[in-house]
Amino acid sequence: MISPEKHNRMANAIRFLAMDAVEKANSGHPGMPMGCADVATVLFTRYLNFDPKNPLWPDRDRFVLSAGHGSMLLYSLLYLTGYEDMTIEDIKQFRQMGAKTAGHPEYGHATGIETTTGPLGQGIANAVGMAIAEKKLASEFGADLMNHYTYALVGDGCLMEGISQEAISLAGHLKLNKLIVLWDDNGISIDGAIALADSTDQHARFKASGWNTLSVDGHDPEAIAAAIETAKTSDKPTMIACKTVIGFGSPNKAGTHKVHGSPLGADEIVATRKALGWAEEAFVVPADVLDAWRLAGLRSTKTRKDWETRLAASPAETKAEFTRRFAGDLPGNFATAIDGYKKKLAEAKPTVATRKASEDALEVINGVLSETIGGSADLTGSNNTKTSQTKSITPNDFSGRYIHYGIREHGMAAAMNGIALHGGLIPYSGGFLIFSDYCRPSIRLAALMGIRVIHVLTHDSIGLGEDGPTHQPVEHMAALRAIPNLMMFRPADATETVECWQIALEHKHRPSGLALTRQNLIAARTDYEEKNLCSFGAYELVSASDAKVSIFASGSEVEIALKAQQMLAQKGISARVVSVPCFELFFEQPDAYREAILGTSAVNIAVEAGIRQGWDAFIGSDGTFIGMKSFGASGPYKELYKHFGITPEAVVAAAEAKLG
Ligand SMILES: Cc1ncc(C[n+]2csc(CCOP(=O)(O)OP(=O)(O)O)c2C)c(N)n1
Repeated sequence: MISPEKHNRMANAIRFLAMDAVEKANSGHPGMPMGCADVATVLFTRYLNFDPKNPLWPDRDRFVLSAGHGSMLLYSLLYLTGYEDMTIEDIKQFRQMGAKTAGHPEYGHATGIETTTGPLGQGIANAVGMAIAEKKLASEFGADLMNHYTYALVGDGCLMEGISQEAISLAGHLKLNKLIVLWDDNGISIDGAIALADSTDQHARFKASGWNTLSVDGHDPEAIAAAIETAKTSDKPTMIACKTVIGFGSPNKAGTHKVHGSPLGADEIVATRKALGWAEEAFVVPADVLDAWRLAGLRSTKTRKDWETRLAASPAETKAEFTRRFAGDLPGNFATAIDGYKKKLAEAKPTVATRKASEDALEVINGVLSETIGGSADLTGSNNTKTSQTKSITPNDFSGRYIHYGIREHGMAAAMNGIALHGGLIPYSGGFLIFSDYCRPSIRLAALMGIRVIHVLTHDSIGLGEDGPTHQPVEHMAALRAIPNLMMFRPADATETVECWQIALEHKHRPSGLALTRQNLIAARTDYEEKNLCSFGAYELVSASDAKVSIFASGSEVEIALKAQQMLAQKGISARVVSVPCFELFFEQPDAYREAILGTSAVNIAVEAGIRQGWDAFIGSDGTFIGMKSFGASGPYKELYKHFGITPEAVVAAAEAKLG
């Protein structure tokens, strides 16, 4: 039992670390950590199951600081509770180059940072994904191995962002009762009072989305504790509105937006020390307070050890599977299964849309990988992401492997990040490439964090036809290729599709997108190749030693390139064709490989039913690009290709014109 006095001193340790670190850095957000110190102290000293000495213990509770600007709250907690990779020196280095204590929490900088937050609303949606993962793994491995809570601390900003509604309604629908959201209800954001811009009844909103809600004084430890206990008994997710004062303790700035995102200033810090009775210098935590915090950090040691005993006592197969899954390693038979499937494809040479080829590949993949968890944003029949192994998950039955995310692309992408971060599962989604715009902030964060999420993005060009320009991606490949660390694939046929899937799955630390067609494509690859040729990013599909023309293409336009090459051959013009399924992987190849693939032809042409941006790296600024310069149009796709001049004839004409 922690006395009220001890609680106050422990909470004040967070407050002073936060205000002193922000002061030293001369930038940052002291208001939120000062206001939420009591809530966080109750959570970390009484409820959160975590072990700073074994921070990655799979069954730990997850804590997500969705209001990422309050990063000093998290860093203080990690230091105080004894995480070895968060020292007082790290706290002093807040916001400096190379420090773990970045402006906003960054996944991978230190253990205990469960996700990267800062873009408001992402964290709460990640937490939904983590709670989904917990429920799914509990259903699969049993409560002995998976039985934890997910807590998210959110601000007004998180709740105002649209993504939060997608996350909340999905969580409410799925009855994620082990998800507890603590809302820092301080009535303040940057511009001033929340009332300037919002008058939502948050309780009514959460209730309408299937949540349980509670209200507490966020500075009353016993009230906070009682609310968390009530939340734990709920059969729905719970939102606890914690009424707090931003910048609590600062005599002249508390309760105002002045304390949101600027240092308090030397005088106000002196005044705050006086007001809260804190005699210590900056970055000094009194021994009794630090001891109390370190003890709190040891609270779950027994729980963790008991869990380890249960894992050790599990049947050998379960233990091996659980351990493999959390290590993120694929099973030994994965590569063999893919190889066998590639042999079949080389025989069958199917003419097929790559979205369908992806479904066929997934049928093989889901058969050997029990960790894949699929889904779609209400486009299952169009994205082809459901296979015979992936029964739907329902609110009362998580034994399935397929999530009907609803028409919530952004919430889906952020939940997938949470699922991947949780561990034990590999999430893949389904959506239209055009609506990758709706997922983009979460895809970007997946790339920044270096996590394995895979987006199936179908209907990848004007080739989708009649749905017209609102649905036809034009700039999307270029826009997604612009995100560092994201592998954007655009396979040309069934073999390339399964190769791209293989690469996506084998990269533990990168997200991927697969841009897939609605329309049928001929088999571009007709011979079996043991090597995964797509892993080079670009490779020669048709070679010619004395090629006068090099034609580079991706996805559906590879077929056009191949036809053009044949037409040129008939005219006695030798051309080579390079398939380019993944820019990013190509740019990572050694110079010699890249030079060989780029070749030395007099004429270089690229074909892609999208914008030119990015293709100059292949064809140079003097190369010819055959693609889109405008939005698409509604009509049968073959007519659209003719209308926009993306045809073998156009390639031939361009080559002839250049050759003179
Ligand atoms: C998506 C997004 N938009 C804008 C911002 C910039 N921003 C950071 S904090 C903040 C205000 C948040 O207010 P609130 O959640 O109430 O935090 P508090 O003032 O209580 O610390 C804004 C607009 C952001 N981080 N993310």
